[in-house]
Amino acid sequence: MKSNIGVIGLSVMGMNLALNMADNGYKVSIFNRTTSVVDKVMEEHGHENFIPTHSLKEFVDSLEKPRRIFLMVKSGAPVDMLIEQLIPLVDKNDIIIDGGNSYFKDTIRRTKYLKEKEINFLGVGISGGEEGARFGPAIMPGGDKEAYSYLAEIFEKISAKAYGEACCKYLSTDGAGHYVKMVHNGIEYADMQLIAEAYTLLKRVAGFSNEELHNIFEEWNNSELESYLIEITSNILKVKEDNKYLLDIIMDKASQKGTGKWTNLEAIDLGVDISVITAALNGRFMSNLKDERIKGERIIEAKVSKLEDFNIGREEFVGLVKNALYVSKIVSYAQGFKLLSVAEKEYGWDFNFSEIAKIFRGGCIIRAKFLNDISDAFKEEEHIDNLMFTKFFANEINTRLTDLRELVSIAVQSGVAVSAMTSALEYIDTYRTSQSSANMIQAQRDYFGAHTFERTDKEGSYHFDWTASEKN
Ligand code: NBP
Repeated sequence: MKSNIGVIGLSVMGMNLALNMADNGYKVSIFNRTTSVVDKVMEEHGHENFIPTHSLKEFVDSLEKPRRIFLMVKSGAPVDMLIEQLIPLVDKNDIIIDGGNSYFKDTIRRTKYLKEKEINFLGVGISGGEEGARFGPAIMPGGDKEAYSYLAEIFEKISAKAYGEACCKYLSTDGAGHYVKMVHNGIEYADMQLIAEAYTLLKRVAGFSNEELHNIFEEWNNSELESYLIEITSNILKVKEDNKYLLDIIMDKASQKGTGKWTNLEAIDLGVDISVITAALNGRFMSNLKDERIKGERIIEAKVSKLEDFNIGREEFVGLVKNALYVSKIVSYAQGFKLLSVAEKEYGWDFNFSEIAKIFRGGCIIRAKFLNDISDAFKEEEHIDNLMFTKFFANEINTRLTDLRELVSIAVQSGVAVSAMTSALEYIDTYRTSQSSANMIQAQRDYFGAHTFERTDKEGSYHFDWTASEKN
C-alpha cells in the first residue's frame, strides 16, 4: 500500500508534523538525509502509519500519485539541493511542498523553475513551533490553487482549530504563504516587545512586584488583551527557582533568527512604515549591547521623574499601561496588514485579510481574541486603507489614545525607553495629520537639486530659482 504523503526532514518540526498527519489517519512515508535519524524516529516515535524509507528513490516510489512531498528542512540551500535531487525521481504534476521558513522570493523563484518542468510547488508557512506541529499548527499555504486542492484536506485536518474553524486557508499564488508567515513573525516581534515594555513600565516606574505583575497580566488575559502571549507572560512572572524569580535572573539580551529582519527589509523595499515592528527589531539589537548599556548608565546622566511627580495613582497607572498596550497592539497589526496590502499589489496576489486574521487565531504565537475583531472589521470594510480606519478600531483607538499619549509622556519623563509604544503613537499622529512637514522637504530638495515640487494651488510640476530670490 502506498503512502498518502511523504515528509523529508525529521528534525523537530518534520517529525512532529509527520506524527500529526499519521494520527489523523494518513499513511506517511518518512525520510531524512542522515538516514540513521529515520531509524531513531521509528524506534522512539514509530507510528503504525509511518513507512520508513532509506533513500530518496525508495521514498518517492512509496508515495501514491500525484505525489505529495513535504519538505521540512533548514531553509535556504538545503531546499534547492533537495529539489534538484527530487526532479529526476518525480513525475509531472507531483507536488513538492516547502513547509520551512523560506524567504518568499526563493519560493517565487522555485515555483517558476518547477513549473517549467511541470512539477507543482507550494510554499507553506507553518507556525506554532514543536507543540503546534504535533497537535495543530497555523498553516499558511501559497502556490497553485489546483495543486493545493490535493493538500487541502490533510492540511485542514492537521491544523489548529479556532472557534470551530481550521487555521488554514489557501492564500494566493507562489510566495504568498511564506510572505504571510514572514509578516506574522514581524507582528510577533512587535507583540512581544510591547508586552515587554508594559512589564518594564509597571516594574520600573510603578514598582510592582512580580507577584503583583503576575496578577495584572492574568487579569488582562480576561479582557480585550486576551492572547497566548499575555497568558504566558503571566505564567512566566510567577516561576521561581531556588526561591528566586527566574525572570529576574534571565540575561536581558534577546536573540532572533532572522524573519523579523526580513519583514523590515521588505517593508523598506516596498516603502511601507512598519515602525512598531522595526522598533521591536531594534530593541533586540540594542538589548545585545549589554556591556555598552552598563557604561551608558554611568556616562549619560539623566534627571528623571518618579511616578509621584505625575499625580497619578498606581491603579490608574495600570489602566494607562493597559490601554496604551492595546492601542499599540492595534497599530502593530495595522502596520502588518498594510504591508500585506501593498505586497498584494506588488506581487500580484489576491489576499483576503479577514481570512488571514482567522488563520492567526489558533496554533500560532500571536493567537489572540482580538483577531476575531480584526477579521470582522476587514469583512465589513474589505477595501479600507488601514485597519485603524475601520469603524470598530477607530473607536477603540479614539477612546484610548489620550492614555497612550499620557503613558508615553510619563515614560519619556521617567527615562524609560518604550520605543514600540512611542512608535505606535507617532504612527497614529502621522496618520491623522493632513498637513505634514514634507512641503519643507520638497522645498529643500528643489533648492539644492532642482528636484521640482507640486503645488497645492495649481496643477503641474514646478522648479523655483531659490538663490535668485535670495539675492533680491
Ligand atoms: P532545522 O531547520 O534544524 O533543519 C534540520 C533538518 O534539515 C534535518 O532534517 C536535516 O537533515 C535537514 N537538512 C539540512 Br540541515 N540540510 C539538508 C540537505 N542539504 N538536504 C536534506 N536535508 C537537509 O529543522 P526544524 O527546526 O525542524 O525546522 C524545519 C523548518 O521549519 C525550518 O525551515 C524552520 O525554519 C521551520 N520552522 C521551524 C519552527 C521551529 O519552531 N523549530 C517553527 C516554524 C517553522 P540532517 O538530519 O541530515 O542534518
